[in-house]
Amino acid sequence: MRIGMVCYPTYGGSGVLATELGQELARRGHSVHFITYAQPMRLDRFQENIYYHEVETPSYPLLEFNQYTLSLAGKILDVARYEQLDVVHVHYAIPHAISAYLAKEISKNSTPFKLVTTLHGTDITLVGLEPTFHPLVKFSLEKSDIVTAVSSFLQEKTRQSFGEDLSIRVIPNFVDTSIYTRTECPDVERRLRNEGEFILMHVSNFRPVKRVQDCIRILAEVRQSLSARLVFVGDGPERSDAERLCRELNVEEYVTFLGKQSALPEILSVADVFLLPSQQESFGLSALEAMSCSVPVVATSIGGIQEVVRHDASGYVAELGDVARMARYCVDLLSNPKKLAIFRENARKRAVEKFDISLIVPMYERVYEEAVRGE
Ligand code: GMT
Repeated sequence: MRIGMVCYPTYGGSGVLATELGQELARRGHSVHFITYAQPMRLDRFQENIYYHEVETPSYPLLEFNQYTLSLAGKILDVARYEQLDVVHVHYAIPHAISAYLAKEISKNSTPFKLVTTLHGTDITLVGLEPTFHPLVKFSLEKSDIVTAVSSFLQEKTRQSFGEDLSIRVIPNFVDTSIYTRTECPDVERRLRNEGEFILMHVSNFRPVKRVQDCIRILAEVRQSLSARLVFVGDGPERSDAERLCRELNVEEYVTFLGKQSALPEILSVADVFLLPSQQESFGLSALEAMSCSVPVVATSIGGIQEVVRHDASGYVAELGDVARMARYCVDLLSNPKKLAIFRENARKRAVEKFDISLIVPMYERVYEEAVRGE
């Protein structure tokens, strides 16, 4: 099949998922055309059947604001026409689903294609609720041939906010458990761990919903009981505030900010506990990647996290903002080697048995086939 893949190319779960999906579809023989404004972060090596089409936004003095929605529609139209796309699969509704709908309408009599929209999170729970965007998102969901959501939580939220009768399938996020697997990484160990320290880790784009400050507060509490270090991977708007809080709480020498990194499996392989104290999380792909590397997760009980992390088995969940409880869970795990070993094993097992790439990508293939058959 010829598939157009529209996503955000930056450091974020929806772009990561779309890129991994496109790469796996290409390995399975489909032609995959990424359409976005920059090269997707994880699309970093040559692969057969993968093409990248950059969306350019023309500038003109009158066009004070960037016209990305229109430029994207134009590019989708162009790629659909010249590459004879069967399906355009958009990740994150805003503005991708609107742009794709526009392109679909324009090309329907000459080069028709089917539109599949995958909802990821704040496109429904936050940004999509903005009064100006709400009717546009609702319309684009009604006009997509098939809509999928990454968790049952998000499916339910979408119906509550955009229409109880919307047809939405749940296709959970996935991880390649053969790549995300715990390996011995002596160099990373040497660089990150001091003698006798446990490592708490957090990976995100440092947006306010991630509550990275809670990770620092958890570390400060954990350090009352045992020697631990917090390793941050990623970057974003909350980083400076986070660095300030480390100094305020006198833990700056126990916190490492690595910034954006691509060697995630190696880095995750040295973690003892993964922290995800988010305020919103429709799924929590970073938690799944950690679990696949045998790292138990301590997280908040919000959104779709509990569809990924099993409380008291592959990690623990606590109320939003309950830093003391999350710290207690970390101490409990880290001071009990037998329990930690069991949780590690459970985390890996859950990732392999429920969320491996080989189980989930065929679900998307079936969705494309169904869309093309027009069922
Ligand atoms: O919805 C967002 O905030 C953006 C999106 C992203 O691009 O990072 O994140 C969402 O999609 C991920 C992949 O499906 C999920 O793992 C995240 O839980 C989800 N983020 C939120 O719901 C806040």
